[in-house]
Amino acid sequence: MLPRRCHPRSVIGQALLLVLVLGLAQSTLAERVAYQSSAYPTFADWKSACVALPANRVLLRQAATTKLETALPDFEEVAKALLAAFESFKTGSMESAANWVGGKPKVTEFFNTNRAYFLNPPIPFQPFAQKLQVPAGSEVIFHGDFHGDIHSFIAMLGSLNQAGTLDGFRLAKPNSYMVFLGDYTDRGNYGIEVLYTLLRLKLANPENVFMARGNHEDVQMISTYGFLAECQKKYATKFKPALIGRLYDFFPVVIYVGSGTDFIQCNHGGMEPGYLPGALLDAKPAVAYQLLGQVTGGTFLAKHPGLLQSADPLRQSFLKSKILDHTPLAPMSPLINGFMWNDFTVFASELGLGYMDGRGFVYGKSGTRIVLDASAGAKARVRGVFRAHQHSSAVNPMMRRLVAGNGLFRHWHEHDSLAKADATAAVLRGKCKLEHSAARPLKDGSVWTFNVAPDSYYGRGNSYKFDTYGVLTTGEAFADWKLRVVHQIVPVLKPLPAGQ
Ligand SMILES: [Mn+2]
Repeated sequence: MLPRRCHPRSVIGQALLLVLVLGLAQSTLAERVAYQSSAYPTFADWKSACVALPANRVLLRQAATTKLETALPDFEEVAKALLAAFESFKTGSMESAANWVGGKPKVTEFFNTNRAYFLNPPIPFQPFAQKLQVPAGSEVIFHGDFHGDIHSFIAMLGSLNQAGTLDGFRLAKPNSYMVFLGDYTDRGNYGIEVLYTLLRLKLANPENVFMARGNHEDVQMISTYGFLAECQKKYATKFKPALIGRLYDFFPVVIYVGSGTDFIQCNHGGMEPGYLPGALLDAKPAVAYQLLGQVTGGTFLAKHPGLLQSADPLRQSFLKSKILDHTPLAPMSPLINGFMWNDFTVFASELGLGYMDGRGFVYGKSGTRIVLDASAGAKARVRGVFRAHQHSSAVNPMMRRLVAGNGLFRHWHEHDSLAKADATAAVLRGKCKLEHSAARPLKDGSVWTFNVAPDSYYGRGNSYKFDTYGVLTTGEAFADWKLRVVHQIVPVLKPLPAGQ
């Protein structure tokens, strides 16, 4: 379930937010700690600690009051990695003003980890976009939502260690990268283990590993959907929630991954016509950043009337009232950020633009094309979208396709249709020609959704036990790019009976 309104202010959420504020008042975030891998457990030790944990699916059958097991019994271990990550963000590629299109944000605000937009006195909320331009022949690895599933994450890293891509936490091959597509915590019991693993990857490979900001990378969401509660159960008064809330502000809401002049928009949710990346993509540095600043959705609609015209005529005035120029104050305020939320239609015949209460805008094939075309720079082109944000615990047309497609779905398949919405995997793979093999063609203008990790309600509700990641190999021309899909059964789930 997603919040029905933009600001889900449950009683629990309010109480946890209060703790969050008090938590910061009692501690300082200013401590500067540089990363030294010898001060942290090795990947082998970390893997052993994690695989010993019971599966989320087993915990789902137990009472909510059961004490949570953790591979990180001491919060100081997490805090050490968090502070080292802050230091890495402050001294890495974000430090150089030359890497910021339109100006580097203020050191006294954006880079001041003693302050936050959610604390008093507040600093501005400053979401940003990133470009990651890699050489032709590079490998970029992608994964969708983890939602606290550490077993899938460890299985993925184990497989990459076996393949020689990783050596422990360190990327071993030149020109290899990892991009995570958001929603790391909430709804599963190992959010802190997942976040810590991400930090270790980031610290070992500061300019090759990047995390996009999903809709759950938000203090409001984690105070409502389980992650803060998980940490309070595990650490009680030792927990410093503001450290985690502040980390998210260093995650870009969108990462344009590309080679030469071709890019893929990589983000958690959907399209955000209020930000156009042309200047960022044309900028000289291979890794560059740009603050979203004022989000100009209203201006976009006026300039590109085709977007509104692609919607149901009866809904156009309503849609127009929801896409406005505004300055973001928080991820969901005054309007939701379209990169962090928003969705895409499943079938090519659906409208170019729609709206679902509590989920935001739903982009169809024609609406997406309009925004992708407007995202071009003088030379740069945005060829498609890699995203995640799927977590239905019940079988629906989207989850059917994600499971039948081995964890990666290309929207608007040519031989699929609304009439086949509830078709079986056999029909989807046969008659509907749903792509499900390891090698996937990269078609211009397409949107690909990565599945949510399986040790979860979603895996149980949709009867799958495999996790999926994608490996994109870039080439000189976009036509030479290759996308390989790796899916594997997660060991901890193997012995569970079907439907568990
Ligand atoms: Mn999501």
